[in-house]
Amino acid sequence: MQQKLITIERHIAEQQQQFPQATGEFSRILRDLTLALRIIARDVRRAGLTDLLGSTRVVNVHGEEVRKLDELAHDVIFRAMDHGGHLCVMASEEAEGLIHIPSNYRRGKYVMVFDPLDGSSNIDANITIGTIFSIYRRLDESLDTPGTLEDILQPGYKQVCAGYAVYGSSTQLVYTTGMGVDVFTFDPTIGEFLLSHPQVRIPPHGSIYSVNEGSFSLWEERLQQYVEYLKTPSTDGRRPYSLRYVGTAVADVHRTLFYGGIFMYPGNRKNPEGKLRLIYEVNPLAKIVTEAGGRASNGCCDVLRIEPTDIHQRTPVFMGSSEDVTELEQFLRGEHPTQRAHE
Ligand code: AHM
Ligand code: MG
Repeated sequence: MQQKLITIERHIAEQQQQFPQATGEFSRILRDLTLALRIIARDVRRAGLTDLLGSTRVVNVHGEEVRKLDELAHDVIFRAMDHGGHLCVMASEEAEGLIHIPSNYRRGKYVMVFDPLDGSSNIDANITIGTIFSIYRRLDESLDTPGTLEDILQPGYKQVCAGYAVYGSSTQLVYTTGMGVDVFTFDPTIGEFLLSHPQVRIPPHGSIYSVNEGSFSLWEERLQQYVEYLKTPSTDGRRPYSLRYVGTAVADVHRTLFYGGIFMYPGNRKNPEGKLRLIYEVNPLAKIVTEAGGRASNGCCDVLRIEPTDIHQRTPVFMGSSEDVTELEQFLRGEHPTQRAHE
């Protein structure tokens, strides 16, 4: 039997009906955001034809060159979200400080953080890129003053919504509001996101690992042992694992969501905190993976429990199938049976 046809607007409205006290404010945020994502998807698809590839020659707060599409995606999201009256403050990978709501617009009780274009280094080669977002309630919902840094620096478990768009062979939008993870596929002929994969569950274990293994020599020994273990054939046929690494976190996590396994961006001797940013990259992806039945750890603890201290702080991250992440943690503690055998 074919699945029912459900647009994202309809899905959001139906979810809202489950909360009789809901004002509809949150649904309108998602509606505004999906407009921004449709525009970014369109521009990504045509970037090679419209002088949208390449660098702006500006260096951002992370010391990285801003690509034209990074800037465009940041602006589109701001312009879609600043005037809705639902947000009180935003933060983005492409802005150093808080992004305030212009004073001529009403402010609301929600906070949004985003990475407008994830996987920037892949843009010019037409490799999958994405947009990541996350929404929180402001700390004191009775206020109508501008949102503050404290409103942004909330731990990931407080996200009321998290998601991403992946601009791959098709554009998909994945999001959760704490009621499972739903995947929508964009149909460009009708301009709509349609529910294509309701209530996705990540397999409890996988057979793929995903990491920039070029940094192997800079990793701590226990992580090296884990990756060597994944590559060593086992008698039960579960190993060796396959290696897949796109270098766009959204794409690597998206594959992990469907196929299982583990995605890692660890710390190393040069960058002890790794590369990925906690607030607008790791936490939204971690929320999706966790809601789908997987796990997201910084090596010892649940990343969603980290209390942030800076908008752009980084964290090591290991996320994916729960059994794989648990086994990795065992290795990092030096407690895996194969490590003990070698002591
Ligand atoms: P970006 O937000 O500037 O694109 O950087 C983040 C990206 C992630 O998508 C990806 O996981 C990582 O950088 C890849 O880094 P590396 O090239 O070090 O493997
Ligand atoms: Mg990014």
